[in-house]
Amino acid sequence: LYEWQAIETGTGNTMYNGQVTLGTSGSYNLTDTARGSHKTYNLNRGTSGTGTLFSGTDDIWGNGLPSNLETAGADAHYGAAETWDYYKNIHGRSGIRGDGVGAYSRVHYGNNYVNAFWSDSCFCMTYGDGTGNAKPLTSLDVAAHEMTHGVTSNTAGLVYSGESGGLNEATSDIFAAAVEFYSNTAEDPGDYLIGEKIDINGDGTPLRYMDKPSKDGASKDSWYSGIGSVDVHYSSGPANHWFYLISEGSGAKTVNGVAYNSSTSDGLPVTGIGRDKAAQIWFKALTTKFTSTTNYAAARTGTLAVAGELYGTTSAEYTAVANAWAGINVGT
Ligand code: ASN
Ligand code: ZN
Ligand code: CA
Repeated sequence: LYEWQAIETGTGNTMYNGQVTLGTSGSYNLTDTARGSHKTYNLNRGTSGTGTLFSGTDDIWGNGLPSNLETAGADAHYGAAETWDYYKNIHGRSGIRGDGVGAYSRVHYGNNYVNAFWSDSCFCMTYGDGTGNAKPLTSLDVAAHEMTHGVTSNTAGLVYSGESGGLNEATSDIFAAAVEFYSNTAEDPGDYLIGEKIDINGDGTPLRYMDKPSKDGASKDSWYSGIGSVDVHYSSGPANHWFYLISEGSGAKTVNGVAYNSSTSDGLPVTGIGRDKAAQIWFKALTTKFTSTTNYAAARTGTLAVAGELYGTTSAEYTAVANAWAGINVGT
């Protein structure tokens, strides 16, 4: 009548998250049947096609070192699984399109390639091996960032330029942080930093800081007229800052051992409502209010509407949404 398929799991020895459980299939390959049959492929330094599906004679993947080609595969496969679980368990969304269908990951893209990207055309995410092919861009926050580009593309569809492009980038950073806090492994506890594990700057500093985006030397802390002309990875700054402020509040604070200090453009304090409520508000705005042309002003209106629907317009949550936007110079 039907073929019964067991939910199979193997062991991943990752570079960034220690030893983890991976969804696997057959005997043996990286196909996660519990998560839309998401697959992970080895491009083996190529730059096109799918390369080969990670396969092996045992169900143990990688050894924690980048020289073992399975290691980056294990990290990417884990990142996709955690991001899938986050969207499913926290927001009730089954997969990137909400239809239960998995995407796929490709690792070992190119030679010394220091980037990762989502592509709508392949419905897949791709990871380079980083400088010296020694720092694969497969950390959990990067995986969640790239997978979230797929979610944004299939929901609000925020155009990837101008202010909507900055909001698109910020959406990927916001859920990158949320997924990291959700997963919260000892090796990679949740933080409001993006890319702290991949050493893209070569000096141990992260790629982006959500409490004070300008710490990276290029991102903007607050909205200003004309922010739409800067690179989307820098015009994301104010929205990342908004997310930090509404989650944790203004001022100095240490979370999971990381010290933050966030100030507002209007000098007024913001009282945080916690990252779970903040992420819920952003997700609902992304999926029910934002459109392809949403700009900062419209993101404020959309999130206020959502906060009103969820908590009421006289709630502390509604006030926090308004104060956090005021704190990045939107709607004042
Ligand atoms: N890693 C970059 C990103 O996801 C790639 C790009 O610029 N699209 O934003
Ligand atoms: Zn991005
Ligand atoms: Ca991080």
